[in-house]
Amino acid sequence: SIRSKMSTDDVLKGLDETQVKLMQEECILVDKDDLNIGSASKKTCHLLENINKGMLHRAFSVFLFNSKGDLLLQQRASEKITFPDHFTNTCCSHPLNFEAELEEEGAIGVKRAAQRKLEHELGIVPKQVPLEDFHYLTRILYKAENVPKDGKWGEHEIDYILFIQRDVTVKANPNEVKSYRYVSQRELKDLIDSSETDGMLLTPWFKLICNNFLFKWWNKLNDIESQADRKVIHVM
Ligand code: DMA
Ligand code: MN
Repeated sequence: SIRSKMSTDDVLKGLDETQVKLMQEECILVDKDDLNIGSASKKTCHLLENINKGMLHRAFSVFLFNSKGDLLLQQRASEKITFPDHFTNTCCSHPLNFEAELEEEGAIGVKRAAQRKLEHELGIVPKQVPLEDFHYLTRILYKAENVPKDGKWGEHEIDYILFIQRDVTVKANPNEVKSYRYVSQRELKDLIDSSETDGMLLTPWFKLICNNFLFKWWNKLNDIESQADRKVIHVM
């Protein structure tokens, strides 16, 4: 209807121009078995009114560790439309609806998207994160509402978990990343504990992965392929 079209255009008013443009990216729609069933704009995919009708898209979450075994965290920029200022894992985004990133064999499309976004968000050049160094571990299906709650935005994704251990040079893009730091397991645990009282924001998917999988995988960093579980999709 005209009314819902207007309110849909309205949702981007006053938001960061660069981030608004990125809402035109074409994401990959999937069913609950991760079968590609079409595409829709990033904006369409992240509107709660569509999520509440069941719309689901493909995504990835990168966990990058240095040679010491510390994990690179980022704090999302204030300009981000969803989950601004939240602390989260190294890099998250979506494979897009073009041939190179649609390719499913060996999750190569998702790995290409990860390489693209590590450069865009953190300035990490592709040769420092070769495609063959990414370990695709498993997939997680989850739904989350945006915080601060504005009733408009959310996530509903099948999220490919990618681990990579490389020493890299970071040059953060300030429109994407407000700050970054490496943490040890102990430091991350303390940070999660204190976030409950000091008001530090953590993304829902990062919390979920920390609470269910991360430390078990992290302990196996030297034998990470043993942790791969590519047949199941964990519904959280
Ligand atoms: C979306 O991340 C992906 C996950 C796993 C939440 P994002 O909001 O950081 O995407 P983008 O960087 O493309 O805005
Ligand atoms: Mn998403």
